[in-house]
Formats: sequence, C-alpha cells, structure tokens
Amino acid sequence: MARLAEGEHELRRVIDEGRDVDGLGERELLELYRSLILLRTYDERSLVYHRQGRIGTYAIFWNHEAMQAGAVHALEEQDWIFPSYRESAIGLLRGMPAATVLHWWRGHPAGWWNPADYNVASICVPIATQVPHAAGLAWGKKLRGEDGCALVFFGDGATSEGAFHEGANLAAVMQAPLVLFCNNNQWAISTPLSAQTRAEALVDKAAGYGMPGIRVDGGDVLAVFEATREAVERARAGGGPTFIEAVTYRAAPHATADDPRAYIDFDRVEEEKRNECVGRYERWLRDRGLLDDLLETEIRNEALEVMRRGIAQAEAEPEPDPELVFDNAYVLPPPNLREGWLG
Ligand SMILES: Cc1ncc(C[n+]2csc(CCOP(=O)(O)OP(=O)(O)O)c2C)c(N)n1
Ligand SMILES: [Mg+2]
Repeated sequence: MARLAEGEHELRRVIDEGRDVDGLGERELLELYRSLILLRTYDERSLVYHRQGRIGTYAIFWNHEAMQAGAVHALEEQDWIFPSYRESAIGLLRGMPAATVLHWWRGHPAGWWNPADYNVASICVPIATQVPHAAGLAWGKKLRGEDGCALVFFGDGATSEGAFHEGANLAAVMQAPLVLFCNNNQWAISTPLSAQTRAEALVDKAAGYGMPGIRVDGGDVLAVFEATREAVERARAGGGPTFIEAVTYRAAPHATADDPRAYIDFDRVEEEKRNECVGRYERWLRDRGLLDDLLETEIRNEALEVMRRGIAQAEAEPEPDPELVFDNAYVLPPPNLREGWLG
C-alpha cells in the first residue's frame, strides 16, 4: 500500500530550481511552448468574445495553462483525456478545431464532438462526474489488454464529491491505468480550500486510496510534465493510478459570471499574476537561448490566426434548429411539449 514519505507536501519544481527535465530536447520544449501559447491565446480571446456577446458564459483558465499543457504533453495519442469545463479547450492540443470549442461555448450542437475522434471525452460541467467515467475507461483498457491510459482533470472542490471518491477508489481497487489530475487553484467559486477539507494537503487523499501521490507546482509546466510522465509510466507498467495535486492560485474570476471582489485575496492574485505560468516558462527558454522576440511573435501570431479563423467559422455556422434540444431527451415527449413547443 502507498504511504506518504516525509516531505511529500513540498511542491515539486523544475523552473525555479533551474534544472532540466530528462528526455526533452529543443523540439519538445518549443512544442510545449506552442501549446501554452495556444491555450493562453484561446483563453484571452474567449474573454473578449464573451464581452462582445459572441460566446456565452465562459470558464476562464488563465494561468492554468501549465497544468493543462504539461499534463497532456506527457500522454501519447492513444491515451484519453477527461476534461472539466476548466479544460474546455484541451482538445486544441489534440488537433480539434478552435471552432468546435467555440461552438460549445455558444451552445451550438456543433460543439459536441465524437470523443473517439480525439480521445478527448466530453466536457463535464457537473463537478467530478468525469472521474468515474475516466476510471471506467481506464479499467476497460486494462481488461482488453490495450495499451494506454486515461487522465482526468478536476478541481480542488471536486475532491469533496462522491463521484471523485467512487472513481478514485474503483481505479485503485482495479489497478486501472489512470492519472487523477487535481487542479488545486484553492477556490471552488467562492469556497476556499480551507472550507473544503480538513486534510493538510489534497495529496494526502492518495494514501487513503492506496495509490501514490505527487504534489507539484501547477505554474511550472516542466514540473507538471515530469510528474505526469512518472504517473503515466507507472500506469502503463501495470502500477495502477496516481493522484497528482498541482497547486496554484486562481488569478481570474471563476467564470465570466463571477465577481471575485467579494471574497478573493487580491494581494495573492497580484503575486500570482506577476509569476504567471507562461512568463515563467518564457524566461526559462530565453535563459537557455531557445526563444527570442522573433520566434515568440511568430508563435503568438500563429495562435491568434487559429482564433480568428475559429471564431469566423463558428459564426458562419447556421443557427441550430431549437427542437434539437428535445431530440434525444424523450422517447415520448410530455403533452405540454407536444402541444406547445413541438406542436
Ligand atoms: C455536482 C455539481 N455541484 C455544484 C456545481 C456548481 N459549481 C460549478 S463550478 C463549482 C466549483 C468547483 O470548484 P473546483 O472543483 O475547485 O473547480 P474549479 O472551478 O476551481 O476549476 C461548483 C460548485 C456543479 N457544477 N456541479
Ligand atoms: Mg478550484
């Protein structure tokens, strides 16, 4: 059974320790940077599109990009990703068009993709429900003798949900090849972590399920990559699930519908903004001579172009038929619907 060794509450870091990660050459390091910039650009543009009334309520993931890109880069194509609303654009890292994700936030049916096309499951808004889905898929892979694993993203608040417990326990008992990736941004909308749990650290929960836990700096894309790679290697080798707690601090509102002035610690937000994850990695790359102004501008422009095309494509899509809402909802529509809306 897994035990926590002393010192495991300490955050694993790479960038701040000035070290390198084995097995990452220039090409991989720049790919990781491209992914960070794509996600950052997606997020920043989405906030603008929301303000312009072009997408609906949007869950901002500014400064969560290192967790998302770092974790996904540790996976292979055959591995599955189970996102929450916070990782809504994760499909972009698997070649999904930006228009598809924008459709989703526009409430358009074209925003629902076939998960098997990208090995990216549907975005889950009900908290933690994706955890048992991912545990089931991972266990299924094991039963079929298939290569690969699943990685599920969820928040600190999700660890208080029954679905989290059921998924984590099932994965551990079945030794399913699953990575449980907790984005601990220390808030569940306005509920702070201190009101969420009495555990000293969320990583402590791993021991209760008999699985190893890793605690990592969520703003350090290289540390996240390294930690996830370790978990993925264990899963592939038949070692079962791993719980990763990636620690950060939510520097933006929960979503466009939230005003955090009523509850957030603004000094802490400012500190987080100064040390945000994209800039941290840029400085690391520049120190090593891998990034200069020219390359940065080129990569940022590419990402902006993806977004320009994406929103143009999303807005060119014809309005959906409103009756589609009911298409797969009822075998027999109730009388008020038949006579009123559908009549
Ligand atoms: C089952 C369920 N209960 C409540 C909600 C309302 N809700 C939406 S987001 C959220 C906070 C979740 O916080 P956390 O798990 O930390 O994820 P984060 O938003 O910080 O990424 C809640 C309670 C929901 N979507 N689903
Ligand atoms: Mg949270």
